[in-house]
Amino acid sequence: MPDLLDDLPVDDREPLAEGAWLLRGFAREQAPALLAGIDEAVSAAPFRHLLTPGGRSMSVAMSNCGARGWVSDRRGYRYEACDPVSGVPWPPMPTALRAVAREAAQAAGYPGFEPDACLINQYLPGARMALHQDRDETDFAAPIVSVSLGLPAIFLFGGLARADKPQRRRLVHADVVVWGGASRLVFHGVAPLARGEHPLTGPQRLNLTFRKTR
Ligand code: MD3
Ligand code: FE
Repeated sequence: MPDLLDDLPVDDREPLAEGAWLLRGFAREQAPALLAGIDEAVSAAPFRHLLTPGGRSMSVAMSNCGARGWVSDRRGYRYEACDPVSGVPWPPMPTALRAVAREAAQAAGYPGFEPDACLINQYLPGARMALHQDRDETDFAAPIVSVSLGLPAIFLFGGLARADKPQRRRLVHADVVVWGGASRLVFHGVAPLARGEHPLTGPQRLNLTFRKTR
């Protein structure tokens, strides 16, 4: 039986860690449709700066689409069916977004991925994300798929302990990373965004993370 990974040219997939693959340029053709889907979602659920449980405003602005959305406030981190700003359900996950997540998961060896949440991160120059684990989901068997759009960023990923020295990778427009298996709970973050101008997104980076939350 052919390996699912054989569907991509070998140069376009880099192993990052056990179970984690960087699919270079995987979303290039779909990028305009993904950006249209993001516009549609954020017109209903605008980007906002969430508060950490400690009361600090995050530098990354966030929104969500799909059946559930990730939120943070004084009470902690969790997934919610409704946008706390509007009180109504998060906008549906656009078909193009769900499709690219499923295709990337399949290409990395995780067929049948069914994301129920898509966190939309907006980075303007200076925005960063401190090292953290994604552990607010109940099902760590499913991978997380991340799609980078617009300006490049330095992505940091360490190991299963916070103290593990992180590796640095530059992620550019249309790169997709799939984190599963032994890498599902690695510590990761993003260095402060450098200013720039991208033809499709202007002065910003957008990142989509697709999760199966339960
Ligand atoms: C490794 N976002 O939203 S995507 C996040 O670029 C988040 O906005 C970053 O970390 C961003 O939680 C990084 C890459 C990523 C996403 C999820 C992961 C790496 C991951 C989950 C487990 C391990
Ligand atoms: Fe994360």
